[in-house]
Amino acid sequence: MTYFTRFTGAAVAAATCLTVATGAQAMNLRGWNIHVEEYPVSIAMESFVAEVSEKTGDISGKVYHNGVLGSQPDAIEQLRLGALDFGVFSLGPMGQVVPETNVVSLPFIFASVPEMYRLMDGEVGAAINEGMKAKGIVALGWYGAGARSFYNSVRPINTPADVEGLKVRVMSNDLFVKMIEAMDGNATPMAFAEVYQSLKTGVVDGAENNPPSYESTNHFEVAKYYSLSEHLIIPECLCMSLKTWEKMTPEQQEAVLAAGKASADYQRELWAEREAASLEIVKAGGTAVNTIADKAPFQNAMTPVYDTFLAANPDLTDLVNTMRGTDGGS
Ligand code: BDP
Repeated sequence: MTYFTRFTGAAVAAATCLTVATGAQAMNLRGWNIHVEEYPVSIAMESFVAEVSEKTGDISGKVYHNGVLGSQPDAIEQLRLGALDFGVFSLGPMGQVVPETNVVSLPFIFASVPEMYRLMDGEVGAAINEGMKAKGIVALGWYGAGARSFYNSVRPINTPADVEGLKVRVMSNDLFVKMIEAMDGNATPMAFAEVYQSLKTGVVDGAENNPPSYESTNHFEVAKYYSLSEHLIIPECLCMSLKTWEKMTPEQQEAVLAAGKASADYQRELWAEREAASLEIVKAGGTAVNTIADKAPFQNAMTPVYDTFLAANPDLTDLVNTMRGTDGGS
């Protein structure tokens, strides 16, 4: 170590102490999570909180699992207001608040999950992050949620015509209503917590989700046909309220960002394991899982969804084209 680096090191340490002494406040953060405790998202959120408190010393937090702090659309509003400090949100319902996030809710927009990660870790994620910040939300890391597929209690789905006439629950976002209507199904936006009972009582015939959510909610017990359409690959966001973020010192922000990134890496690993395990569980539970050999008819059926979306959001055309033009680097 030279004298110079030793000297600047000491100066930086002194400056940091000063900031901590004058600017940093101790904080106890409230975190929203919709999932059960042993879900990949939940485990990664706990690791985020542990790392933040270890690295900062003065920030602690608690994750409220199982959606006890409210439905997802409500929680997004609470986050913006600062009533919640952080949470993991699907970018699906986020679209009603942050228009830029809607690009990931376009059916079949990502060629694959690895492609989604690549784009979210690059320019697409950066553009979405900017849109979120303008609405009071800071993205700390992009989590994975695999691909969503249809399940229902009536019949296996192999072609778009099989969706015709089915009552399908969707997440709260007009895009998903249009997606089901494009196949002549009846879409019902509904809170996640209500889906099990609605499937059981026949209020809806089916829904769509990734294997871990289909399994962890026990939806597979009441909707036995799971058809791997993989029509939506929607990333999730470990997000912080901008209001909370702005109360932090630059040092605290840096620690929080690093912990967010680390928790995203961890969540992606956990996700891959859980996805395989969930598929095994639902099969053992009697679900009829079918793959769909030719997805082109589903993709073609989505043309009106894209047309309507781009007509209403011409400023997002470039972003959509970047995503569509990307095919895994080949
Ligand atoms: C799950 C997402 C969760 C959504 C849920 C849903 O992780 O954020 O609320 O789907 O369908 O996959 O509502």
